[in-house]
Amino acid sequence: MLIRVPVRHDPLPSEITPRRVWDKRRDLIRMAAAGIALPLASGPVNAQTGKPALKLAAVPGPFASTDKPTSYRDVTTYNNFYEFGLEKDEPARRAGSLKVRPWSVAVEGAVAKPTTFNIEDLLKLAPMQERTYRMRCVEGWSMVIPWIGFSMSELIRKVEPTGNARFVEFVTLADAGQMPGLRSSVIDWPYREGLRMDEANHPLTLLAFGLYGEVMPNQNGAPIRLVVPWKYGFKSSKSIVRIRFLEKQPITSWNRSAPQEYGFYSNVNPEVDHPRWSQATERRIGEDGFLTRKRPTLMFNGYAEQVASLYAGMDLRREF
Ligand SMILES: Nc1nc2c(c(=O)[nH]1)N[C@H]1C(S)=C(S)[C@@H](COP(=O)(O)O)O[C@H]1N2
Ligand SMILES: [Mo]
Repeated sequence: MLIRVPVRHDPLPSEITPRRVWDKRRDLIRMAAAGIALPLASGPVNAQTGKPALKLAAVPGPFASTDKPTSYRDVTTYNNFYEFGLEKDEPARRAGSLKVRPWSVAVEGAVAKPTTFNIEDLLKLAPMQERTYRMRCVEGWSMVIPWIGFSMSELIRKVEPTGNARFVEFVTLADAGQMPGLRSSVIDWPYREGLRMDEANHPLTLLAFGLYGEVMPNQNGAPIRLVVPWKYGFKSSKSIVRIRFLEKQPITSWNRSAPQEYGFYSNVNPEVDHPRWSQATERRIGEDGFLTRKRPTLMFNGYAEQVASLYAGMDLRREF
């Protein structure tokens, strides 16, 4: 059963939501999913600001991880978003300068219906679902995050790709006025990533607009980002402004800056080491005590059952 819940996204977030607010919100989401009418004025309140929390209602979606979600605090303060600095705490401290309204996403290239979507229209394109996914960074740490969004395939359908569309490129905003990290030249800005068409169309591939029941915090890639849970985190582009359908495999930012270290596919693969470190294990953020054992990294980050068939017949050591 899938019930559409109205999406609210007026103000913008960047505060920490205490656990009990989150728990209360989950109850509300469950009530909404059960068809119980919610009085508008009595939604959860952010304990720090006293203002209504920035809800993004969703119904439970498929593929939910059974692992315990990483705390909201860790999810929103330990980030990679190089446009706001190279340190993990910098995006949370500096991404307040990101202007997420107005925002539009140009979808173009090998499609019958190239469209520039206003973010408000994208939010209404398909019912919002909560999808709790594992995320594994190439650096050797992982998190479990309750994202909110819908499958990328919903957007792909709308623009009607032509027979020439074999790859999809995702381009992030690059505005030095809002993004102090652009002064660094680690990346040839804008940040670019790409997927093969069948990967982009896979139901696991999520366009995400929020997490933990809230509108996406800026540091996590507001107002719209990709989440591809079987690939290393860097494939999941944040703050997307352009999506391009292509015949040829695009050059991605990390592939360009270090081709011997970051391939196009970048599937999580414990059997293929990074040239400078092993990928066999990972540190789950929040579990890091002195005696805490690392977790073994799973093939395709644990999503092999869903995605292994996409790579049948490929040599994943060569096509890493
Ligand atoms: N635009 C942009 N997207 C990005 C990055 C970035 O630096 N810029 N970092 C990537 C990396 S390396 C990771 S691990 C994830 C981190 O997402 P999170 O901070 O929401 O956990 O975002 C990815 N998307
Ligand atoms: Mo990453």
